Amino acid sequence: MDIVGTTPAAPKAIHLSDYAPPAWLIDTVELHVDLREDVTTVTSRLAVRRNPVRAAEGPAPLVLDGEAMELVSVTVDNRLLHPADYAVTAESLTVPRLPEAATVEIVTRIKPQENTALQGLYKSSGNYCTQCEAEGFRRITYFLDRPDVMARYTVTIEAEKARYPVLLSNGNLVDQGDRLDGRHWARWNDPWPKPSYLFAMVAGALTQVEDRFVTRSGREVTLRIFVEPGNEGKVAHAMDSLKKSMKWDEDAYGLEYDLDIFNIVAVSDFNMGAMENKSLNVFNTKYVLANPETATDTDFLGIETVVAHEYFHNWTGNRVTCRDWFQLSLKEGLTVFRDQQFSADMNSAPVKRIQDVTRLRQVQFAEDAGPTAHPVRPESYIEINNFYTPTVYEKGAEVLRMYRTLLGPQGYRKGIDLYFQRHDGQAVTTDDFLAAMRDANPDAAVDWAQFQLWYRQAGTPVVEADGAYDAASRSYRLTLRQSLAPTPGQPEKAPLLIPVALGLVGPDGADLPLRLEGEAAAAGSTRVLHLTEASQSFTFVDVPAAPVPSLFRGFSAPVRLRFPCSDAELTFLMAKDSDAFNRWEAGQTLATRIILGMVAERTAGRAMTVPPAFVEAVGATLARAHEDRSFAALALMLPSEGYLGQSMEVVDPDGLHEARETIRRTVGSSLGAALRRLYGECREDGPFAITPEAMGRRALKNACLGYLMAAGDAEAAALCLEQYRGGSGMTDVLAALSLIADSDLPEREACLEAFATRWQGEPLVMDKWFTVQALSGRPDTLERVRRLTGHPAFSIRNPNKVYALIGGFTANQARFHAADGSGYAFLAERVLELDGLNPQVASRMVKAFARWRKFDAGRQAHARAQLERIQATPGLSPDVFEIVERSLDG
Ligand code: B3K
Ligand code: ZN
Repeated sequence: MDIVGTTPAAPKAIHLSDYAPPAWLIDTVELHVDLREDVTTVTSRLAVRRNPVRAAEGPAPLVLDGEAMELVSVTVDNRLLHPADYAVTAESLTVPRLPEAATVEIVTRIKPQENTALQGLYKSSGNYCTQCEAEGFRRITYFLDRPDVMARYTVTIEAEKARYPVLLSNGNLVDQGDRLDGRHWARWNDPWPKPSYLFAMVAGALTQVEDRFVTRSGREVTLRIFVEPGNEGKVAHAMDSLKKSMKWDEDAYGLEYDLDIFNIVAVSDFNMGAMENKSLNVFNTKYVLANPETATDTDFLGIETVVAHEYFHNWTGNRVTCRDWFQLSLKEGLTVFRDQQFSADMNSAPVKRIQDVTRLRQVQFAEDAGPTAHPVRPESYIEINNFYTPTVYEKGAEVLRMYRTLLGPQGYRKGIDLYFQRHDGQAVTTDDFLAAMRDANPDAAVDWAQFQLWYRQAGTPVVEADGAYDAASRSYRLTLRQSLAPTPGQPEKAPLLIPVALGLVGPDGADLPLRLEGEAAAAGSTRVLHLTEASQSFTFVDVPAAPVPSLFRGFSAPVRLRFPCSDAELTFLMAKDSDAFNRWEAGQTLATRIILGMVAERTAGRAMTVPPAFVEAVGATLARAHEDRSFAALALMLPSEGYLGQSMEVVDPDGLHEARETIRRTVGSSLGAALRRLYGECREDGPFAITPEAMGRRALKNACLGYLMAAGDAEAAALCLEQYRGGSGMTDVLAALSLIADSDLPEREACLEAFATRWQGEPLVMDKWFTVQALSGRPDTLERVRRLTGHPAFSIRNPNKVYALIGGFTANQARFHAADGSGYAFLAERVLELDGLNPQVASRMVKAFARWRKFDAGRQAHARAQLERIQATPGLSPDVFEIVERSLDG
């Protein structure tokens, strides 16, 4: 059989400025999918009509997208077309000369069993499933595969009953039946019009766990989670998270579920975390399966968040969708913000905020500072799948948070309500969203044109702050200056509207009332200033004593703050700031300052010293730890090597690693007694549970263990081994194993081996085993990672394995950026190997090179050589091509 379109055409860029509405619309789709082991036949009946908004242009041909398929036949209004009546290329099917409206029937053949890219219809562990976002539907049948074409789908799936007893698609099951030859069929109808990227179908031997949710208006919704047999016992947390999400969306946003069924299917081969297909979410097993033996607290929290995220998409993404893919953040930024709010409500809001900001800084700030920097609303792309980025998702969520900070919770909610009132059932833009926020809040003092720049300008703004207290006039003058460095394609930037939530902390640690010059009275003790100019001063009056400013409380804007305060002021804020985020932030700023100072000492050939005041500050954190253990665990965490590197002119991975390890060792030995005491308290206090309190206890205990192990004493090693061997739950076992994998303990190999033997039947646990080894700071890590690519539990075809081992290794700054370039060569080999199989995964991996210019000349030369080697490889996917091009150009 001839599969059309296996060789990709030369990659070309798509521009937002070229957007035009579709010439044709599709009202209904009737799909018949006949699944057979050798080939799958898809028959698609489309009711098409000319788009009235383009009527003035006269008749246009119907041009459908399609890739990697064999076209069997095309019928128009029941008349079979001769091949001369249409044109097929590697990417399209063109039918000229159609009437105003027609029924077009297309038959295609595909081979899901050979689909390693995991886009379109493919097989995972013997079951059929789909992934259509962004452009996978065109690998199933010819279609107007763009989000602004919304149709009603009726889908009939036919397959062998014994092998594929479960047949699912979107919407409601309307009919089903058996055939005489051992095959059976099921017909699904989705009453809600949707874009093709939300289509899904599944066929397989799966077992289900069922529950129900009654919506606030009384709709009874059947909830089902489908997993491979044997995994039924691991879905309770996901189910619980789903019910909580459904309730929360009603309470917090007034949004109710709109069908009688909500299905989740977990598959083990999946490029991302999960997918929000209408009423048939397809999930990576990583975000469904969990029990305390196999999953860590982080996994449990991840499941809660991702289940919520996909559920929330039902309104923010599905009911109101994107006009085009440049608008991706319309649904992703908003939905991430919603899942962040949800998780904050379910757990601890400050802890969640710290975690979210840590991630934003680690990955999004890095993206913003490199060659792949792009605005929240990009202007052009070669491969849209490359734009499911931290900028579109996480920075996009920060933009949503800023709307709420500027408008207040009620103003924000009014905007959301108007957005749904105006746009339910439509495919819209981020400008439409902004307009709804604006129009719902006519009295808000917000310059919306300026706010819109957050969508258009790439890069992380830097805000420099300076404060001066004048005792005579009892006033405090704060000067803020903003700047935004050029990013690829954007040499000039305009000042942004930056919401600055701040407080002034008095000498006793209490917040001072905030009254700006010219105001009649103080307005609270935390308030939001609008920084709109390149430089702006704010004078506070009635300030009784010199305050310490607490700026960007709750991280009110995604900026880098430079504020020349003293170490003593930072220590003061660590202890006293009423804003939990800024208490944490002060500690991070202090640690960053000290680590960078130590790296400078090392570069100058001097011995690195840890200032005693820092150790004291950590001691104070330990002393307060019982007040909020989750928070204390985060306060004890040093900034990551990757994040620290962002503050260096030329990143020195070895220096950073050594400085950070030196601090860990020094804290571990100087505060050994306190750390051991706290470790003991946390261990003994309370039974095993998946509650914020118990998770906080484990996090704090493991943070203490980390410092104790860094100090390298025998007692710590004994504790660690004991925790590894006797740990109740994967959180503790894995925390101990990571420390062991990072150490020189003689028991190291035996522990790693025992773990693999114990968990060989659990792929998700084996992923962790790969990651702890890939993250080890030991000098032989690369060698080990290379060896592990040949381990029977590893497969380059399984995205989770690639992310765990290869992705884990690229996150190991000291080892991946080895001065001899060995880490880069290894990654390039893996990228080339992956690209032929799964371009999306290959492209995600190749992004690890993007920051190569931040390193010294030697490392740059090695990285460039590997990027050029990839670039010179014939037949590169557009996915990898685009990232490599940008990395070399930028
Ligand atoms: N919308 C999907 C992501 C699809 C990625 C396509 N390459 C998951 C999510 O954001 O919820
Ligand atoms: Zn999403």
